[in-house]
Order: sequence, then structure tokens, then C-alpha cells
Amino acid sequence: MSNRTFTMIKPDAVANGHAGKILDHIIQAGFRVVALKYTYLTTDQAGAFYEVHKERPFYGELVSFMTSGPIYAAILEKDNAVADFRNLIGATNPEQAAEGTIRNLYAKSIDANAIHGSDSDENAAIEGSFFFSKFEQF
Ligand code: 3AN
Repeated sequence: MSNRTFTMIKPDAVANGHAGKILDHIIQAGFRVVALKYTYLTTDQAGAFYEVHKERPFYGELVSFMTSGPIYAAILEKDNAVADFRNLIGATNPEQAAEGTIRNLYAKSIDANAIHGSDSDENAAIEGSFFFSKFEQF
């Protein structure tokens, strides 16, 4: 089991001024920030990042939403990081996200859902290296 996961605070949460509160929520939950970047995805980058969803009907919508404004990208560390972080952020659809989860508190809809969390150790490693070189991870 890996002790790292990858997250993005999405354009809706950044635009709404929630990024600081979300980062604090993550840190207070026991995650250590290994790498952190404030950045803006190009269409090509977002398309490549979400390549696994290419065949899904919402792919175009997802790419255009993820390029609609700046994001924060981060690698996080904690025991059981992937599963614990998925619990912390809540269900993909904020209407189904448990009380007190990040999506329950800050997300508005299934596409503008405030935050991303890797779904496996393998994807956490792939996604983290999409944004950060080993020299940017501490
Ligand atoms: P999660 O981010 O919870 O792992 P995935 O991997 O199923 O969810 O979906 C990736 C992203 O695609 C979600 N974070 C969400 O922004 C978007 N998405 C998922 N399902 C839908 C949908 N039915 N309509 C629009 N966007 C969606």
C-alpha cells in the first residue's frame, strides 16, 4: 500500500474562494503536503489527465470545466492515503456526499465538484508525476 495520493482543488472551489479552507481541512485531517502548485490547465493537459474518461459522455464537459480557471494541484501523504482521502472528500455527486465531507461542504454539482482525489495507488503515482518532478516533492 502506498502512503501518497494526488488531489486537485478544482476551478469552482478556487473561484468561490474556498481553496484556503479546503487546504486547511486536508491538513487538519492529517495529510502532509509533499508538493503543491497553483496552475492553469491547457485543454491538451486536461484532455491527457482525464484520458481514462475519454469514452464517457461527460468527457468534453469535464475538460472544458477543468480549463475554466486556475486550480491547485498537490501530492499528499498519510497512512492509507488514497482511501482516507476519498472518505474525506465524499461521493462524486455532492448530493450523495456524506455530511462534513469536502464535497458536501463546498461542491455544487457532479461536474463542478470542488476537488479531485486519486482512486488507486497506481493512479496516484501517475497523476502526481503528471504535475510534479521528483525535485518538487519534499
Ligand atoms: P471521482 O472524481 O469521484 O473519482 P470519476 O473518476 O468517476 O469521479 O469522474 C471524474 C470526474 O468526472 C469527476 N470528478 C467529475 O468532475 C466528473 N464527472 C463524473 N461523473 C460525471 C457526470 N455524470 N457528469 C458530469 N461530470 C462527471
